[in-house]
Parts: sequence; C-alpha cells; structure tokens
Amino acid sequence: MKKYFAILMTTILCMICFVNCTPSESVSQAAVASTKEIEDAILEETRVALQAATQEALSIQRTQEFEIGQTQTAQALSVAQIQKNCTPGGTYVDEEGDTDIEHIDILKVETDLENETLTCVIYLEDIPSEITVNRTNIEKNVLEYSWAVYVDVDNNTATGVNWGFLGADYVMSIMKFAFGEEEKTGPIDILAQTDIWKFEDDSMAYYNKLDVSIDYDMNTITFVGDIPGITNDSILYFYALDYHETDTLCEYEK
Ligand SMILES: [Ca+2]
Ligand SMILES: [Ca+2]
Ligand SMILES: [Ca+2]
Repeated sequence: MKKYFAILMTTILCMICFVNCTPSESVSQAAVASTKEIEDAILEETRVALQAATQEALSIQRTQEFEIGQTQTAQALSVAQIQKNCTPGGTYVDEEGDTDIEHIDILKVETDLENETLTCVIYLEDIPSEITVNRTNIEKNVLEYSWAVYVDVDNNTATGVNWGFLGADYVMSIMKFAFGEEEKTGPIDILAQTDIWKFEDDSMAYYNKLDVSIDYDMNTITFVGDIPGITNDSILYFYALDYHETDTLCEYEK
C-alpha cells in the first residue's frame, strides 16, 4: 500500500512539474539569467578597467610633475650657485629637511618682477589641505604660523625695520596669531591673514592686501603683490614659521 502511495505521489509531482515548468521555459529562464550575469560581469570589468586606467593616468601625471620639479630644482641649483644675493627675478634653492615640519620646509622659491609687482612661488615639502590653529599646547598671543617674503627695497639697513630682518622695508606674508580663541582646522589661506606690511624703524603698518594662491598638488604658495620702489637690486628674504620652528632662505647677512 505504501509503495503504491509513493508511486502515486511521484506521478502527481511529475505532472505538476510538467505543467508548471516545461523544459523549454526552464532553459530560456536560465539563458536570461546567464546573459544578465555576463552583462553584469562585462560592466564590472569595464568599471574596474576604467578605474585602473584613471589611476594609471594620474600616476603618470604625478611622475611627470615630479620629474619636471626635479629638473627645475637642478636648474635652480645652478642658478643659486652663481648668485649670492637673493634679488627679484632669481630662483633660489633651500636644503630639504632642514626642519622636520614639512609645511614650513622651504625647498625652492621662484621670483619674478614686472614693474613693481613681485611674484614669489614658494615650494614647500608638503602643504596639508587643512592646518590646526589656536592649538591648545601653545601659549596665547604668539605668532603661530607664518610664510613670508621680506623685501629690503633699497638694499639699505638704515631704512626699514631695525630688528629681525634688518633693513627690510616691506613684508608680504601669511600670518596667524594665536590669541587664545578656540582650536579649529581649515585651509591655510582661510584661517590666516594675507597682507603686505610696511616697516618703519620699530613699527609695522598695514599697507595692502596680498594675493595668495595655494597649489596642493605642487605644494606651492604663490604671493603676488605691489611693492613701491622695488627694483631688480632689492634684496629678498624668505621665511616660514610654525610656532617655535622656522625655516629661512637667503637669510640676512650684512
Ligand atoms: Ca628647507
Ligand atoms: Ca631698507
Ligand atoms: Ca633653510
């Protein structure tokens, strides 16, 4: 009896299967599924290939930029060896790693003078997209960050500032003083002030706004500003500071 019941059930199941899932339908559904899988696989392969190609292109571009930078540095080195004084129009190279703080480690400065408009491109070891200001571990009312170009317009120590960079008449600078406000992070040129200052003896007066642009891929800060009376014989000093650490190039020796 059990045997007949089992045969009957098997027959019924086979009939249900025959009615609901004919072999042709089953094959065509499988074909659709596998076509979809193939399409998905091709799309995925294309996406992966595109991503790899983009990354490779970026990597090649970075390598090219690096090689260009190296060539420029080599050319600049020969220029720096010939010139003793830093004057507008020259390119000057500084030692790499003479400070451990990469965003103030000056590597090179390219300068250009058009009439009285001075352009300085300052190459640094690294410029982070954001810096932290008003750090809690430093005292109040100190200069926390600075990137600056001092200009002794008349190459005369008797005029201009009578301390520090003796004889400098103007400074183009990014400066951030910590006055005890809340600690915060952001881009350098948003958090710091960008100005040109005029020196007279022991005082420093605001002169004009400084045009600053930062290239985070090339790690450069470019200053453009009008300096009254500047000539190709004026003397330039370059300076970067993070709290108590500094890096300088063409520092004053008179
Ligand atoms: Ca340096
Ligand atoms: Ca002077
Ligand atoms: Ca230096």
